[in-house]
Amino acid sequence: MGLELQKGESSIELNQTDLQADEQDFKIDQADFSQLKSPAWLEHQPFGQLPYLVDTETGVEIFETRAMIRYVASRVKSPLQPTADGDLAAYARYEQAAQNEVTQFMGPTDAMAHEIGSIHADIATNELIRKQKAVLAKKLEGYERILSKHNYLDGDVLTLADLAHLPYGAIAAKVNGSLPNVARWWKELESHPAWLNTKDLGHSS
Ligand SMILES: N[C@@H](CCC(=O)N[C@@H](CS)C(=O)NCC(=O)O)C(=O)O
Repeated sequence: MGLELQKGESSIELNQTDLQADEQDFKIDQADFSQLKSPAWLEHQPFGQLPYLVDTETGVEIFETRAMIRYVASRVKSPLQPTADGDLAAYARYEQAAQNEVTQFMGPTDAMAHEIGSIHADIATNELIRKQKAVLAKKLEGYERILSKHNYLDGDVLTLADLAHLPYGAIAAKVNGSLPNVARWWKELESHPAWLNTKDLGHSS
């Protein structure tokens, strides 16, 4: 499969792509951050960010990490991604769970990850991190309600929606607090082979 990925040396977003990818199938180019606002780069990623993905077999070019991993999952017919032409209820639950990551989880974890990454904040004393941890704690109560009824976010089958929580969660959240079902879910996600492989490749902390 001819997938060419433009990524940075270290990219939280990209870790989400790595999770889905069989690394062997990807040609990875390490982009230089100084190129990101150049006209040539903006042709591929109009917001001047990385990563973006080119599928040289189909001609599809795509940016936005979550769209990219979903494209790859569709391309390889991954069982991690329910489809609308399969079980519609499973698909609806999957879409809902995927939105949980974007709308509930990403806000506080993204803020913490970038604070830690950009200023190497002291996690114990940093005010932004303290506030965002409190926001996250409330969000995780919602996760606990879901996960006390089901093994995973969208039911009893692991999907990409669960795995999508790993990159930000691992950096910012240390989501293994006192909520028993969140802790159980997180422990399983962290030991998923694709995540261990991603860490082995040095793409995550
Ligand atoms: N929503 C985008 C966010 C991409 C993003 O934030 N990329 C960062 C690297 S991790 C970046 O390019 N930062 C440089 C900049 O914004 O100038 C995605 O998921 O692909």
